[in-house]
Amino acid sequence: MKSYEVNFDGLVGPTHNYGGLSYGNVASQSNSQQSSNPKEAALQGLAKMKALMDMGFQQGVLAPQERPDVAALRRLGFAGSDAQVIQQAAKEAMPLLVASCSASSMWVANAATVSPSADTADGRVHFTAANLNCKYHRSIEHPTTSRVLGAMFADQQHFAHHAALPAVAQFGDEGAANHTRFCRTYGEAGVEFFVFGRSAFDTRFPAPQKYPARQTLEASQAVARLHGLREEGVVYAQQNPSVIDQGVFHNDVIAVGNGEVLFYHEDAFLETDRMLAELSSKLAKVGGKFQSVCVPRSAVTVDDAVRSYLFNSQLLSRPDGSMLLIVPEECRGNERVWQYLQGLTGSGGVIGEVKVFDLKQSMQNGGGPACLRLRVALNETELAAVNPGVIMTAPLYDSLTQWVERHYRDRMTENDLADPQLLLECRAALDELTQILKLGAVYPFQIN
Ligand code: SUG
Repeated sequence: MKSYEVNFDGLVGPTHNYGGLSYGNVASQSNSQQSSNPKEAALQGLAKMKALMDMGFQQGVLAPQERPDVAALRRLGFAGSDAQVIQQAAKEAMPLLVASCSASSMWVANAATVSPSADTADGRVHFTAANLNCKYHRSIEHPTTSRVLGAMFADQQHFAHHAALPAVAQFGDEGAANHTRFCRTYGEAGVEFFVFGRSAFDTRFPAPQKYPARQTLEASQAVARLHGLREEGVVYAQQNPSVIDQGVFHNDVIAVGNGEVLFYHEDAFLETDRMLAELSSKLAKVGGKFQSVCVPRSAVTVDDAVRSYLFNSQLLSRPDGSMLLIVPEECRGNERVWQYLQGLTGSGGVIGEVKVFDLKQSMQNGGGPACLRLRVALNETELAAVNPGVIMTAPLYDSLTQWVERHYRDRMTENDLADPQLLLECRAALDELTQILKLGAVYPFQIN
């Protein structure tokens, strides 16, 4: 049976703004308070989805969330009508209003961890929504994420959904941004690679000194258990704490893998040799031949990687077996990175081509091509069971583009977030979106 990797990209929401909310994420911190352009952000994301679809890849779309999250503000004690809640928060606690307005759900690599059916004990595709509890503005995403994923992958014969892990720091879980799957073909059993930043309970693992390690070993292990993964099909590795301290807040800022290939920076991991050997031997047991492409620090520094997002790229398999790397425009702007990429594609190795995309609006908040997509490996039967409303087609692209043009503002600053009209605009837009994507009622304003 045929099998595919389907990339579901997060559609940027109408409140996209630069709130400076993510300590440890260099771009988020350094662009704090700049004015954003939600319309441009959404159109940049849609252009990437369309381009990948046109290249023959399977592409889907994941809906944004209701913002401002008035219910979250009510839980923090703001009361009255929706407009009063927003106005009171703006007056007394602007940082909380900004957090409740974040469009951060666009970075769907953090929406969930997904294990394909070939890896799981019950033969279903498993999803665990990420609790994202390292940052308040992201910790409020998972209830709606779960409803949206449930509406996209509703068929219980093929899809199993798990609620987010307990929302405490010991189980900090950032989803697929720290998870990679290696396999020979997408439909065959593979090896799931979980990268963690620290251990919550075992003091033998070193922790970063400056910035938070968002993913714990214990969270990754819990996800592997929930998904029913075989021990032989799992490898754990620790991220190098010193790169977290240099701004590598997720593993997908320093490594990307696909098929049998891992593309990574020399400084990405601790115990790299042990990890590579384990990946290689476990993949061999399921018939695969592991290959790694290491980028030396002499060619590209960690700082170059953080600024250019070289590794926050999409590594895609083409029918002829070669791979294509989708990188952000910032890679072309960094001389060392661009030179490295020229050498890489000219070397006759597995990565044969690089394509560049302008995702500046998202990049300025620390979200590159890989952050914007959730990968779901599906066989033909499973793909047919996905809600067809969320699979990208040329007509859907046109409808979504027109929808963005109709509903989105082209400029947003902190002051705009205090405007109660913004909530009404967002709700009107999202109500229409759920009809376009055939999701049913998934947002709090549609349910309560
Ligand atoms: O969680 N930025 C996101 C970026 C997530 C990128 N995802 C991956 N690497 N997979 C984060 O730090 C910034 C929001 C702001 O500052 O307005 C933010 O949430």
